[in-house]
Amino acid sequence: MDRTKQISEAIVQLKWDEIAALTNETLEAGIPALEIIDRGLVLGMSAVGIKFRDGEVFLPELLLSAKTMKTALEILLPILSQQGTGFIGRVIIGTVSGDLHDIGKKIVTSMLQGNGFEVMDLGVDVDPERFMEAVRDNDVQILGLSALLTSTMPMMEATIKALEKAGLRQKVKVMVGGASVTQAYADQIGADGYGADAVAAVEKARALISAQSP
Ligand code: B1M
Repeated sequence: MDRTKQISEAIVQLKWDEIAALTNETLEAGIPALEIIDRGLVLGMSAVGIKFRDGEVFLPELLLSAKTMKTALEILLPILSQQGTGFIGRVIIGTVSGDLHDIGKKIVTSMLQGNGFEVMDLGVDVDPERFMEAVRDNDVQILGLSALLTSTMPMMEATIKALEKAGLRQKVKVMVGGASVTQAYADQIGADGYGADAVAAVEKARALISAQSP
């Protein structure tokens, strides 16, 4: 079986105790970390998400699949974050209020770090006030907001409004992303950028910084 397919199957079959060895073997076979994530882990996690939506698996399985994915990411994310390019800019990132999903945000963070960005990760369930304070108190160019639930996406707009209210909207470019977020939604809430995945997020962050440079 194709090695990335084996990784994806390991997520679906919840092989949390085998995933570390499998990930190391796949790296040793010369498959790049990002390919293992995109063609292995993310595909497996999407399949679990569909099974959950369709009532074929339940919360315990969802938690175990996340644990399996996180175990593999502990090996892979340090590789992504060490690609080493010159300093480009500073980013504050977090998952919005009410939302505990952080796997995708961590991948985006590592990719940004590996591509010249210093990233301050505020974690999950971050309310608009906390984002606003972090922007106010730090020298940053980009604020990144992640949301996976349709019910928490409105907190992105609430955060942008909090920045406006505090007179800080011009200080940072706001980039949004997460499974349910789209470019149309980003435009609707007045965000400056949208990233469909971690690679797109890095490209958008670079473009936002270039647009800011005199
Ligand atoms: Co949740 N969950 N979950 N879950 N979960 C989803 C999102 C869901 C779509 C599953 C489904 O029903 N098919 C569904 C949401 C439905 C909806 O809102 N429309 C759902 C639900 C309902 C829930 C709960 C409500 C379940 C419950 O309790 N009954 C609950 C909510 C908890 C909460 O947040 N308050 C819940 C809980 C959980 C777990 C804790 C068990 C676990 C999360 C563990 C963790 O993150 N620490 C979990 C998981 C694992 C998922 C799925 C299966 C996978 C998410 C994931 O990690 N994907 C998910 C189904 C799915 O998305 N297909 C699902 C892999 C990751 C690499 O992709 O996060 O999309 P993603 O990130 C990508 C891009 O989106 C983008 O780049 C990343 C890398 O490519 N990106 C950005 C992300 N952030 C970005 C920011 C950017 C730019 C790009 O700029 C700043």
